[in-house]
Amino acid sequence: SQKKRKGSIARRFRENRASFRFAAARFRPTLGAMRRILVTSALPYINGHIHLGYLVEAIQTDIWVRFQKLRGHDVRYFCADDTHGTATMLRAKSEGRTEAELIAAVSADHQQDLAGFGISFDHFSNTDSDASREVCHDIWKALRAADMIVEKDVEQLFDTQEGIFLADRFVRGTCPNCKTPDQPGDNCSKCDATYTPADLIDPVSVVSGTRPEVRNAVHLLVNIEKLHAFLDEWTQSGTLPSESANYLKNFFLTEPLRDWDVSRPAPYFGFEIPDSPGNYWYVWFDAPIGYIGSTSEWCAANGQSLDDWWKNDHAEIHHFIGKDIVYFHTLF
Ligand code: B3M
Ligand code: ZN
Repeated sequence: SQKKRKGSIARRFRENRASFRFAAARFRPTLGAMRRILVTSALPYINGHIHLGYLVEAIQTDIWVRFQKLRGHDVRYFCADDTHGTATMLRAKSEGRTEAELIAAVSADHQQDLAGFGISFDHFSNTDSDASREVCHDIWKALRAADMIVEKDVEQLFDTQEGIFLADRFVRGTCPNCKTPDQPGDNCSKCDATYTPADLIDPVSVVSGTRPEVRNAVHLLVNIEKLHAFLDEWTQSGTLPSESANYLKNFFLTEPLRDWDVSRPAPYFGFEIPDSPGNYWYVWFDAPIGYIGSTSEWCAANGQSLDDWWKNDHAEIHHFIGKDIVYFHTLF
């Protein structure tokens, strides 16, 4: 009977669509000028299924998008799969397929699941697209031109059996503070101490089970301290919800900001940095750029200009995200 009821609501909506539109149109004058609104949901990772937490976010976004569309505003909703990083590389390898094959298959599942919950994007792409690569190049060029990129030797644990540098979550070991065994590479679940994987006592690579060694490699970092005043001002300007603004005080109202590490040495699944062969953009550098890449693909297919959406003072951009990724989105 659930199904029957659902069907009848959908049918009634279809039959009455004209009057729904009419109702929306009647209210429009009281709402002021038509707004141009670009909306995004956080990009789901390609290395897992869509889970309930993600659906909660996507459904809320979708409701807000539908509401704004009904009000007659000029609204588009973009998303994409977040594809880069070591996890994708390792999974593709263990499944004996290319990263592109993995992305195609999982992205199809993601889109089917999201459509099954009635979430309707104007475009859904993935961060490994040509469009996204192009935007990465442009942003990188601008960062270089503004003299914001610095090079540094960075110590990371290296899995000698797999021949890869290990991200924090691929290392476990004994907490250097409270000595609890089998803790993750970035912070202790028992005493909450934060540290780097190289500080762990008896570190073990989660990938191969072997003991990794400390190696140095050149990394490229963004000198965000140069933007400190801007970040302080912008994050507290009323642009963000007050909860996010308060949360960010912990990060930005401190002196000085640490450089943001945005590269990883080969082998890494991602975009190679054009002026630094053998180095790849870190997944969190290009993930939010995927919002622009997705918009760009939609623009190309619909005769629209990307700048009218992303560089237009009269266009609004709304990111629906979880609180744990507020920091990365602020940097973006
Ligand atoms: N894939 C992680 C997350 O959902 C990440 C979001 C990217 S948004 C640009 O928490
Ligand atoms: Zn501890």
